[in-house]
Formats: sequence, C-alpha cells, structure tokens
Amino acid sequence: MGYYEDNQTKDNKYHFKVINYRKAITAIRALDYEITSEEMARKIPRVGKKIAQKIGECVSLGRIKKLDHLDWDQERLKVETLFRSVYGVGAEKALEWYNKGLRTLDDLRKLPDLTKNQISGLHYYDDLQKRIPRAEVEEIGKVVESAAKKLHPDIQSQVTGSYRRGKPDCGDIDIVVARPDIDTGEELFLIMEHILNELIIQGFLVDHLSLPTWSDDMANAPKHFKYMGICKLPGKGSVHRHIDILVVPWIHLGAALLYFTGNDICNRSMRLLAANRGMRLSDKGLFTGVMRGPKRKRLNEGTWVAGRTEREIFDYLGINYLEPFEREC
Ligand code: DCT
Ligand code: MG
Repeated sequence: MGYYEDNQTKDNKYHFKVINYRKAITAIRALDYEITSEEMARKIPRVGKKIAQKIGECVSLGRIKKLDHLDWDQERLKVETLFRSVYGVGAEKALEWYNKGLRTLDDLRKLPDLTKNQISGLHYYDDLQKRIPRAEVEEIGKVVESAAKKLHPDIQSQVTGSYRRGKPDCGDIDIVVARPDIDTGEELFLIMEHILNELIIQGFLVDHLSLPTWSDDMANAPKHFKYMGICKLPGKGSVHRHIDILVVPWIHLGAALLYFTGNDICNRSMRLLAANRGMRLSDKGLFTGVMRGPKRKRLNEGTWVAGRTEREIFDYLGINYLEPFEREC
C-alpha cells in the first residue's frame, strides 16, 4: 500500500487502490488467526483477488514480486514518512526537505523557516507518537466536559473519533460540544471561549495548534468552531496529547457527531451514497436538491433536510443505522 500511497500524492490515480488496501488491512487486523496461503486470504471479505495474490507471495516467497520491478525508492519513502509524521508537515514539504538532503528530525529542528505548528510538532514529537489508552481519553473527555458544564450545566460534550468507535487506544482526542437549542455563532463562540479560558487557566491546554477565529458576520448564523491543541493531564509523568475541540450548533449535532466519529472511509462511503441520491452530506447535515455538473462538480448548496441526530441522517438516506462501533469501514 505504501507504494500506492506514496504515488497517490503526485496524482490521484491510485485513490481507489489505497482505499481497497486499507479495507483489506482493517479486515485482516480483525482476524484472530494467521493467514498461511493465498486461498485463505481470498476467503476473507474485503480482500480482493490481487491483494490475496500478494499475500500469497509474502507467505511463500517472503516478498512481493511486483515491488522488485517498481521504481520505488524505499529510502525516500522512509524519510518522507518520518517527516510526514510530524504535526504540520504535508507530503509536499516532506519531499522538498528530502530533496534538500535532510534525513532526520534533528535536521528539521535546525531549519530557520519552520511554521509554528511544525515547531510544536517537533517539540512534542515523541509524546504525540504514543497511542492514548481509552481510560486516558475518557479522563481527558471528563476534564473538557466539566469545564464546559461550569458555563451551563446543560452543555453536552462527547468524545468522538476512534474512541467512540470503541478502539482500545486512540491517536488523538476528538471532542464535540453543543448546547440544546443553541445555534448562533455568537453564543457558540462564547462557549468555545469559556472552555478554552478555563482549560488554559487549569494548565490543561499547553500549546495551541489552531485557534477558532471570529468575524462579525458569524453572529447570527449557525457556525462551527474548531480548536486544535496540545493538552496534558495533571501529574508528573503525564504525556502531551493532541486534542481537537469542536463547538457546533445544536441543529448540526448529529451530522457533526457522524463526521467526527468516522472512520474516514465510512464518511467517504456515506458522502458518495448521498451524492448518488442527489444529496450532499457534510458535518453540518444532509442537503437535498443538489445539482452537479461535469466531474460531479457541485453547482448549488442544496437544502438542509437532516442533521439534528445521526439517526435522522441514516433514515433520510434510507439505510440502516450503524452503531459507532460498526463504522469501521
Ligand atoms: N475524518 C475524515 N476524513 C479525514 C480525516 C478525518 O472524515 N481525512 C473524520 C473521521 C474521523 C474524525 O474525522 C477524526 O479524525 P482522526 O482523529 O484523524 O481519526 P480517528 O478515526 O479518530 O483515529 P485516531 O485514533 O488516529 O485519532
Ligand atoms: Mg481521533
């Protein structure tokens, strides 16, 4: 998959191959037995013929024959993957640095023109690489929830992302916050400001990667606010974690929960399904009457029809509700 992923950044032709590999990897990870032949691999749902063939080669030869003939620079891939694992570094930057002869994180640390986020990404690199156990995600979720509830006890704060899908550990913490019947930008920004001030005073938020911005035209419209930062639970040995906090309008809560629960492939499938039915799905809701031109380019916004709850969206799409733990596509 690495080869296709690597090349996908240059043009988009391997897009579906990457998705197929990811689906196969998820299916194989869920097995509780070892695959010892191509035949066995072919029986696994989501593992196609070609991937099964490559698994067969791995098992019998210890390598994949196709890779012998590909112009694939393993060293470059390794270095680019390392650079891209730093928060704030994308594929283009990683390639640019590789071409300049940089090879290690210490090489990057010496660069004079790093962005603020890249500096933070490098500073907290070791901590951010560590997976977060569920119990700690829960604890962090409670810290944010109690900060939010200090403003209004009816504010709801839910941990989404891989945690809500039931994963034993997570890469980061994704929290969605909303308050019953509160939809306007002005009120939602106040909630966000309150939560951030509270958490900064507590020393829980230690660095900011992206702060929500405000402009006056947001005051009366439903508006989503996103914060991204680094947090740390009290205590000496605690690890710095990446946290995203979203404050969303009550009418969009279902759509926001659906989007931020993921996983990303499941989101993509649902968006595609909506598009095939003349609709559009986003983190704000489901929209009907969407017109598309050549290459599926959207010509209008459409009309918002569902998004208060997740169920409402599944119902409107005409598909069975999936529990969060079933959204591992
Ligand atoms: N998401 C998406 N498309 C992306 C990235 C994210 O639809 N390209 C959605 C789905 C999951 C959610 O946002 C949160 O994203 P992550 O935190 O990156 O993913 P996760 O599933 O929570 O996994 P991790 O444990 O790595 O945080
Ligand atoms: Mg996450």
